[in-house]
Amino acid sequence: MSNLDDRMWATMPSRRSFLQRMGLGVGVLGAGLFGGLALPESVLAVCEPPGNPGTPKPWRKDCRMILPRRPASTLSAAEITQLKDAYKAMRALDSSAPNDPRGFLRQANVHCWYCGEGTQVHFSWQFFAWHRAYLYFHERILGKLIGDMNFRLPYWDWDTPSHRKLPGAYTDPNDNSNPLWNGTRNMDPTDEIPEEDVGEDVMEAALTADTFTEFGGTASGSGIPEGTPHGAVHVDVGGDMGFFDSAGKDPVFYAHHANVDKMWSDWNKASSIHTNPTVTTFLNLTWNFYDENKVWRSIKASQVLNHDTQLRYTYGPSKFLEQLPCLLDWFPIKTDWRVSQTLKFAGQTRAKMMKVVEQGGRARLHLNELAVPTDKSAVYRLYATPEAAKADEGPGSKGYLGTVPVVLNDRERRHLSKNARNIALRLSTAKLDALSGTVGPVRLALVERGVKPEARKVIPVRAKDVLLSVAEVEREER
Ligand SMILES: [Cu+2]
Repeated sequence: MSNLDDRMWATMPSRRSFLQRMGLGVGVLGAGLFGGLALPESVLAVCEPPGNPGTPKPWRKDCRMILPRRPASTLSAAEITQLKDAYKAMRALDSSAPNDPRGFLRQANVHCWYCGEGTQVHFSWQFFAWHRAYLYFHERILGKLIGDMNFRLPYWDWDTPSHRKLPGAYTDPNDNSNPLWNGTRNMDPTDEIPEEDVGEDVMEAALTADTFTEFGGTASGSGIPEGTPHGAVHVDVGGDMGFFDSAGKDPVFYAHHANVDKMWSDWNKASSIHTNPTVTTFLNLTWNFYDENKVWRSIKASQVLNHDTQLRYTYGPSKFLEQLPCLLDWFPIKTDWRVSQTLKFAGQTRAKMMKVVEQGGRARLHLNELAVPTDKSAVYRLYATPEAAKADEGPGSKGYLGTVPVVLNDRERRHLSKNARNIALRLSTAKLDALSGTVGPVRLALVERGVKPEARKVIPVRAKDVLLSVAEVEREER
């Protein structure tokens, strides 16, 4: 066991002081702590791949023009009409040709059968690449159905503060005369995704991740943004969106995931070190989809890594790319800290970390292999102490650190993955302050958001690693 101490700072290069990563482990969780419910196989049947499509034809290349996907709330009236016409045509196939794989319910079920017990594209490095491929074929089908292959999906840019309501096209009119409407949503047209789920702290914690492992996950664990913001928005919209097996039945799913896809694109653009995995086990990940001509196609992860040239769409500039300061690389200094037992976050270490943040640098709290209750789709809040969790006074209150969403597979309350959840939260000076003076075992705690005080259950955090990391800002020599 090794506590944090000030010696680590002495090991840092003086001019280019890199990130320090300070770890403290709290022991590995016993598996099955929050077990799912067993269900009969028949429940799975609705999610199985359709029929017997045979051997897929490899996807080769796309010859469409390279065109931008645009924010859903900035579409013109004509573009909204086109979007609605496309989904109307897709929904029409559900009744006119129920076996047409381009129909809306068949499309929705693609997500369902890729998130079951056999194949699971969530909680791993498949997450970003698979969803990009899924949206790609979905977009082409919508284009084909309206006879316009220049059609591009819109994205719901919930990271823009003024765009946190469901995009207008999806709620106006807010009834089944609108092909973009879904009657199961918990969100009303006037509700907004909370800042704590999609705000600047959340976006920065993800977009400044310095490795794909942190950003996009590994073969057996999730990256940072798959939880918050991605999962949080699923829970916030609620209804079908709140479960993997039904999420694709809400048209806003595709706009939500286009923004998640944009995050991957922005992350790649943000730094020359933000590179995708190059190992063949990742590059050769292969999935099958029906294309716009009902041809069963296979596509590999290596074929979706460059959306501009390979998949023929772009995203506009990101305010985060412009606003993010030139952060130095984050990298571990002494990895054995990861398995130490306690956190000592005080004294000079704390003072120096505070200084980094005050000068524009960044600090993050990482929870690797975090265990969460899996008995409901919900958003939990993370607090520095059980007392703060019990009080649950929300963002800005003492001890508040951020949100942790849980999206279950289905309404039968199943969670069909044993993979790890890895999260990271940006720490402001106030949040660092809340952790200050911590000496001894981690006391972080979760509490479900929106539960009345008398019903609140405080859940002690269990994770394989609890780490702090810091990145200073690059300064030019003057
Ligand atoms: Cu999703």
